[in-house]
Amino acid sequence: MQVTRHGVTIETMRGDITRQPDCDAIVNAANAELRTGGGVAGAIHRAAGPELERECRPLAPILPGEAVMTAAHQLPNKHVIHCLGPVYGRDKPEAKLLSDCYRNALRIAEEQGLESVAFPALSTGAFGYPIEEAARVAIGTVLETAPELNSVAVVRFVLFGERDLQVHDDALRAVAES
Ligand code: AR6
Repeated sequence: MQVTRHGVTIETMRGDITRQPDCDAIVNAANAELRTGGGVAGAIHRAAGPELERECRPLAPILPGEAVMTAAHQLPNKHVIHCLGPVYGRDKPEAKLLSDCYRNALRIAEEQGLESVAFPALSTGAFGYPIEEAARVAIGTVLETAPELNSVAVVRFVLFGERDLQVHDDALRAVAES
């Protein structure tokens, strides 16, 4: 599904975040230490190769809501933007911290003059954020930020499962119809 607002196309698709060769940057659902891990972080570090963890080391630790950028190494993108999402029920207020992740990642992409950024559903795996709430925050934040974006023209949400895709489509549809 695609919706364009303020010149920014927001799109949702099912897929693997490490396989988005047409995006300038992909976003990592990182841990504070910016090390490899499970889920998205594991997949990104495996695909990027060990140089990514080496580049990350001096940038860590990061706090919930923060984002930092590295090269993409063996991934087919220019950059990886690493975000630490909130652990649901622990890092509060969750919605603000999750929103900060999306806003900070887009700010960095904009500063670098990137055109396209692909996000996974930050915090919705190991960090336990309910997917419906997270989708509303994620899509709401991208829409709020859209008027400030000049170089970023495509923001893609890459969802692993069919249900996660449907939830994001519903959130995007709700906004598109409002
Ligand atoms: N492509 C797209 N989405 C994916 C992929 C993939 N390859 N793999 C998983 N997902 P998570 P978090 C989905 O746990 O909740 C790590 O161990 C997944 O189904 O990766 O922010 C780190 O080291 C879920 O919907 O991120 C951190 O410690 C979403 O991506 C911690 O987990 C996010 O799941 C971060 O937890």
